[in-house]
Amino acid sequence: MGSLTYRTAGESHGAALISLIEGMPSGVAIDTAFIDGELHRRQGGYGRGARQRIESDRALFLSGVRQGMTLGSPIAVQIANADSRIDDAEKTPPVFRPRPGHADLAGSIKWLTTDCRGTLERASARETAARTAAGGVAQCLLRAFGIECFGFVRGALATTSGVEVSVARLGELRAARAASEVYCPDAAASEAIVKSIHQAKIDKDTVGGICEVHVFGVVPGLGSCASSDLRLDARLAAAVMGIQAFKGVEIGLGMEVARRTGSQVHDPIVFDHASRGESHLGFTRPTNNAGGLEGGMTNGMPIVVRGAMKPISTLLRGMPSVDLRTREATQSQYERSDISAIAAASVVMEGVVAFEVARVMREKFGGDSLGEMRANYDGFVKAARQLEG
Ligand code: EPS
Repeated sequence: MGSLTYRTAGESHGAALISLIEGMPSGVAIDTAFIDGELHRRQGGYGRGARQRIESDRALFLSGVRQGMTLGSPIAVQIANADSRIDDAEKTPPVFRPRPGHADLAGSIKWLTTDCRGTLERASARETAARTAAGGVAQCLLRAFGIECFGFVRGALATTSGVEVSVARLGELRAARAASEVYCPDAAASEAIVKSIHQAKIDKDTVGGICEVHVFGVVPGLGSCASSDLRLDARLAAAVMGIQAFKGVEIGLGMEVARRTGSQVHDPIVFDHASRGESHLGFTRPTNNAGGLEGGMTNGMPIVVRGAMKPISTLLRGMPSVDLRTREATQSQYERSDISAIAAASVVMEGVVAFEVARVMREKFGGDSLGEMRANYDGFVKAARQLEG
């Protein structure tokens, strides 16, 4: 059993995107309708550009799955690009005027070229479709252990929703999210965000926002305080920061911890005999400021992660830039793009967070098949319950 990993390949206007997922146990039911549903959600949201009318993303499993069940072998997933034109020089012209905020300038210098096209093709957020597919596969594993993930848009610009998220309200929240054009399960906040994006469109500008992901049903003890690279909070931060355009990550209270004293931050520990059969084993907290993570390990409370996405860096009005051929001042080049992809980003973030949680589940419970992994999980939970003596 190797560790659970994935890697993606593919350019925005290449033939296809690929996800190669290794380390999944055999015997996991792959819910292709769910994964395609996540791909469809990722394509949506108010503020998306014309590209999404061309694409209809679907996950084609090329390997690792037989009759809907994982085999334990590498899983290759392909998502075709309908707008495939990377080898047509006229249809994918060079980009000499880098967009501030995009990978254009740094990438063109890195690869020693004045044409940013090669950089932007891979840096493009089109790649997040492949990550959404990997996250969907991870969620198929998590659901076998009763673990549910919920990602949504918390806010954008001046709007921050006060919506409270709990496992008891998950059905209702998912319905409210589905009813929102920006995947914000708070009708008033959703409307305000849509208005901001609409205004940005008029102003030839762009909008980012805050995404939030909650993970319910995790047992305590996933991740490890033994080494910094094993801490789950560090891995979640890296995964979220690895999403195109993300500039900030918070766990639980996040930056706010610096503005409060210890007694106002730390979540009191309570043992509730009545709920000792639940995934938290009876160790509950009246608050969850830690976002479910202490010492880089799950503590049984829901994991709560927030990420800040900057506004899309392709602006119709352009931004001050430089022509890489002449070094003369100019406006940045316009490429077809989105006004806002914040709704899509919440789907991607749910996927990458799910993948990191699946990865620590695999590390702790191992096994080559789901049955073996479950036996290890059950054994751990039984031993943890017996600790009380
Ligand atoms: C993107 C530019 C646009 C977006 C793209 C991300 O692509 P295009 O130039 O083909 O219109 O649509 O996002 C997607 C294609 C997607 O599926 O999310 C960029 O420069 O990052």
